[in-house]
Amino acid sequence: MPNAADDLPQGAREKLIQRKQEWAEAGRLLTGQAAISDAQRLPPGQRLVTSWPVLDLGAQPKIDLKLWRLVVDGLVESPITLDWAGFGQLRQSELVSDIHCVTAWSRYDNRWRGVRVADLLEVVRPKPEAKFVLFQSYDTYTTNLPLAEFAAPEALLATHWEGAPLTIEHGGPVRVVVPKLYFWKSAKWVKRIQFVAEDKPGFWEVRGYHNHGDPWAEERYS
Ligand SMILES: Nc1nc2c(c(=O)[nH]1)N[C@H]1C(S)=C(S)[C@@H](COP(=O)(O)O)O[C@H]1N2
Ligand SMILES: [Mo]
Repeated sequence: MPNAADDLPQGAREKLIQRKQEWAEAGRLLTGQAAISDAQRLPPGQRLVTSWPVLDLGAQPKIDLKLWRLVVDGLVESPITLDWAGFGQLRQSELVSDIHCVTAWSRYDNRWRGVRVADLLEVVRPKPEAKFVLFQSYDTYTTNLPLAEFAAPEALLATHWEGAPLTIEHGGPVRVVVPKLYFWKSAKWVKRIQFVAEDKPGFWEVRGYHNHGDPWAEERYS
């Protein structure tokens, strides 16, 4: 498959990335407020939106379902490469959750359908040494999470949003959704999920964004 990141003029892509990197350096949007408690639904510094903004590196890979594969490997008992039919055979669930993007918008009550991470973990069975999870996407994006956050009951690999297949711009055919962290941790167009012992910062994590990204602790920047 051609590298979709090549679709965007190099200058435009660099500009986009540079602007977000400058935000991190300037500490833009930080309120310095603590969330009153985890029960507070809107994290500090966030504003509610009803639209669903699109954020990515400017390249949206179109993946033919016949060629789509998801590799789940690394420190697991049963590594697996799923094709579209194989993914569809895993238990499918519906979950409703809120989105919190580091660019300060939040969107409540998103109804997702897909495979719960808990169900995927039962299939691949991470080894005790697995402590972190690294994600690679079809647009070359990468991000990283502690396994404990990925294994959270509200996390899923989503194929549907509000009853319809996820559009390409929002990461279809399959994206990660980890609602308790800022949305940059939720890889769109996910291609590989790798379980590892040592953490490895991803695309935004090496460009000034927080390694963990808890919205209620305002972990925006590193
Ligand atoms: N593959 C990939 N996943 C990605 C991104 C990206 O550029 N590429 N951007 C991240 C960021 S910064 C955000 S805020 C969300 C945006 O998802 P949305 O466009 O569906 O709102 O996707 C995240 N996942
Ligand atoms: Mo983002």
